[in-house]
Amino acid sequence: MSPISTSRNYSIATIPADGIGPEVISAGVCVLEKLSSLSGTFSLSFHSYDWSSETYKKTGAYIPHDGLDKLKQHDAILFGAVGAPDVPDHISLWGLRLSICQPLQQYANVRPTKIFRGTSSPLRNVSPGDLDWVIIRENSEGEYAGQGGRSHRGQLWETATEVAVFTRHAIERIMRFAFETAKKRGRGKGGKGKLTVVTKSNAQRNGMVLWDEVAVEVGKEFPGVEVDKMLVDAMTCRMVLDPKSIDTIVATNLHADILSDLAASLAGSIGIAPTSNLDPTRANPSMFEPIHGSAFDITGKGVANPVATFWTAAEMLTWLGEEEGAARLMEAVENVTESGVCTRDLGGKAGTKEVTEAVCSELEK
Ligand code: GGG
Repeated sequence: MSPISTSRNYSIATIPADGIGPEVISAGVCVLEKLSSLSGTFSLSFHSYDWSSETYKKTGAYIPHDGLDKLKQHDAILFGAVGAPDVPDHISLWGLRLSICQPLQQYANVRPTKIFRGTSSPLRNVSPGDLDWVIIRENSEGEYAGQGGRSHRGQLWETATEVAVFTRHAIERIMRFAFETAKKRGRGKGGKGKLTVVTKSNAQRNGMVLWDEVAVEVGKEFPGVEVDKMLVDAMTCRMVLDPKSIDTIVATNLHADILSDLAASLAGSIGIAPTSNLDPTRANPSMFEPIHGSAFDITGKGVANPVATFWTAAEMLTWLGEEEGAARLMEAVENVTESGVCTRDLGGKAGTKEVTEAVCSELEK
């Protein structure tokens, strides 16, 4: 009789794509393979899709016609970065990242930020525990709805509109997700969670006012969670001047994208920050990626920081239910940053390969 397997198996689609994407995804796969070989309780199999700006230049499309169906066969997607110097950014972003997130209903984009052991914030008098946030980005509509158009090209009255679309349905579901996240983190008074709702509802008097109204309505389902609202401009000041006062933030697609780059930089580097593009209904696979882009200035030099992809990999494991593996990976990463093995964006001298090998060695201990 063959032994009963107790191992959980996950099929992971990887899309390394452009610039430093292939370098950091290869590092991420390397540590995940090491972790799963040591685990005994779960295993991962990887299938790589070569969808990139190179594919687009050769075929006219980033994703083949059956691409989304292929992705749906996997448990999760690990994505690198998109953007190439010879393809307009709006073509590459819409051609790949948004062509996956939007149809796969990955409406909750989750961006945690913290200061790793051994690293520091550019802010004065900020210690690691003072900056530990999660930014929830609405990932399906808003300023990224794709509505608008251009007319009178080349004429003096050439006109372009970019319409931000806000629906009650999408605001409600992201607000509920944000309240749940804040509640789970339990960092407010009485351990009940703390949420900052960010808008620009003084200037944008329709969609942003609906955001504020829905926040109040959904908030009633979460008694005890502390809520405050901020205008996005004032929020940037608060992040710099009073980081300790913040825990969970919810904001629109564009506002949260900008705030999360600031957050990552205040925590030390954009090279450490992860993103989860979640379909909370779990009807579709969710997609995990480092926040950073393709970084063509450092592509192929072996100096890209793989830490954002390692943290991303840990977020993916948590989503898959492998919390223990995720915690083990994060512990290994922080032991490595604490030991001073860091890339130059974090003040070190190590390359991608050295950091990756150091994390693999830590996992073996
Ligand atoms: N790994 C993240 C990535 O490749 N981002 C490319 C980008 O331009 N993102 C902008 C956005 O998502 O708003």
